[in-house]
Amino acid sequence: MAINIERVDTWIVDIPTIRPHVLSMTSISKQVMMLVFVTCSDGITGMGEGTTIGGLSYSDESPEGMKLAIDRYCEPLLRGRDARVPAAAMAVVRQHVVGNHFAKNALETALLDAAAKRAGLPLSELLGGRVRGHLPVLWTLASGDTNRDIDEAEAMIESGRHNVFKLKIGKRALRDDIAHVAAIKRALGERASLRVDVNQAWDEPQALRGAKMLADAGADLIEQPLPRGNRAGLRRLARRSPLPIMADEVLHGPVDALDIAQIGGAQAFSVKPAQAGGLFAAGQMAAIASAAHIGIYGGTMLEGAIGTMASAQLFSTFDALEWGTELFGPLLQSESILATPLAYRDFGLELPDSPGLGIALDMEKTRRFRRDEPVRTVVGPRAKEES
Ligand code: MUC
Ligand code: MG
Repeated sequence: MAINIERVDTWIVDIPTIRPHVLSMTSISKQVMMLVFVTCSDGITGMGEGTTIGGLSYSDESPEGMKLAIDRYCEPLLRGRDARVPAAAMAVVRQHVVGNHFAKNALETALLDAAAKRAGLPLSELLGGRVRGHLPVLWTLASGDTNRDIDEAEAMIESGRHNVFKLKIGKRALRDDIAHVAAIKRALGERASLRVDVNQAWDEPQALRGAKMLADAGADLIEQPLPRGNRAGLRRLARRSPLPIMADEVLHGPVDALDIAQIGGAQAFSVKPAQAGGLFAAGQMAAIASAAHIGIYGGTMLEGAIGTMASAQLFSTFDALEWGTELFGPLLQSESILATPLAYRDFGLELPDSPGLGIALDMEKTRRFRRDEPVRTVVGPRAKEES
């Protein structure tokens, strides 16, 4: 019996964060998620998520843009297609839709969630099978205040939730950023490991100086110090830095991963399904990293529970995960929209055994956070009149 894709629905959901989250390029106080629901003719619905950081501040897709891309362009391509073959459905989307990696990842996740539910298997089984049921998860200290960050880290260590921390730097002067890192390392000592994410904010001379100072301050790793366009700089820095360099924003899928591996531009990759354009593309990046002896890190776009669990299902299949994961996105949100919240314990995340993503939404709660207003596309003088 044929099983078809009957409809694709997209929702925008806004959830406040537990505190302001300060990055080099923006500060956020809410997370905006684009949720996608793929309903199949056998009654099974798969879920996916596309979430960005600060609208268009971090990446070239916004949740509103993803909704538009899926509603207007992807849904007509998918409706009526065989729901049992996600790879074939996604091949059609890729043939007609250029770029739009976050939207494609959300769709692929929903198709795979539905397929795994139909098979009665956890999604990880469709991706090759789990080699671990518990993923180490770090926490990002990014309140913008050193003492608040120290208190936050102390509470995390005490409660057994996290003992690896990533510090967001690059917004302040180099000297101030290093003082911030050094103060946190002094306070936490050997009880915690610290790394930094500069989110592209430095130029090459600053990065070289910063790398030396961060090594002295006791940090372990530097994530994406240079703008993503400066690949030659990344290569030079990866050779000269006393600390390993992790590539993040420069990696928009397997082609970038191969290039950075070939030029020796990083010692570690942050693997993000959304940035890669899907779970399979992210898996290919991990394969390239392994082949090139580059360490793997399970990255996040600060997704909520759906995106986080999709990434977790994939990362659980990775043989090597040298730098752990940062799948803490749902913990940054002030409310869970799940019927049963994710299980964070023992400095990590437990993977559920139930079919598909292994999670269920509390639909009433999700509806409460749903934003219903239409996407406005008015620009120029009329925009003024309408505001
Ligand atoms: C990034 O650049 O890695 C991950 C953690 C966090 O706070 O921001 C994200 C994005
Ligand atoms: Mg990063």
